Amino acid sequence: MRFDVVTIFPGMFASPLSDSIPKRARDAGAMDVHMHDIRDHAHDKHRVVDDTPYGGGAGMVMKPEPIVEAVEAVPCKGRCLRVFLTPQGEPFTQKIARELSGYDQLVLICGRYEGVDERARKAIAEREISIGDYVLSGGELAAMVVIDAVTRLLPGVLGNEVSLDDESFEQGLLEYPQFTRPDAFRGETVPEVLKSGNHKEIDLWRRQKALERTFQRRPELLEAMDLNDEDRRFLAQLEMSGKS
Ligand code: JDQ
Repeated sequence: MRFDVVTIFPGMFASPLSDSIPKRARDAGAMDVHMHDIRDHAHDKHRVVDDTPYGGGAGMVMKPEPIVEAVEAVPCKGRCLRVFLTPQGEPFTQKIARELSGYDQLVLICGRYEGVDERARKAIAEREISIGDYVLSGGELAAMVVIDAVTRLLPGVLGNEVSLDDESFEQGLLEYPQFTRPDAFRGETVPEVLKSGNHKEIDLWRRQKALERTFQRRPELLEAMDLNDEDRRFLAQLEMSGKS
């Protein structure tokens, strides 16, 4: 996967990309990232990329020419998708991350100030994504979230030691509780079933804990799931016992 990031702050990406999963993924040759500075496409010697909003009001708006020309300067052919990060985009989910991981190239476009000229917005991307209902100072952190979530889904990145199949959200449920050594920590011990070696019992316990947690914290996620009869019986029991 090739990522191209179009931004006025290419320097923001250096440290996040040099650590963590993207670092391993790049070392493994599964992805690479190319930065493009919108200011290189400014039309004046002071490299101005913003201007005051028509209609008045506080703040500044990104001028259309530099950002559109910066995006147009990035080759995006074949299995390539242009994505604009914005609070007005479709909510980013694990499902969308999985979908984006199927492309060969993603061009991630980051705005700043109070947003981007509407004519530029319409011209730069096939898709608009929001990483959540809060306002960031620009698209850069959102682009990094997309890079991280997509990269760990690429073949060969996580290695054989981790399976994505039983991970939170891939299943539509919140994660079951995890424990590691020591057995006793500040008066609490690890559930006996996890030390039993009975993998059928362990799987059942984990499934039930995942259902319980999802029911308690994110009940709306259960609506969208196809639950088996055993799941339904367990949840009915939970509801009867007064949400445990
Ligand atoms: C930009 C801003 C006031 C936007 C400028 C460009 N999920 C998500 N939250 N915030 C963003 C994405 C985001 C993306 C791009 C951005 C925020 N801003 C700041 C300021 C109104 C709208």
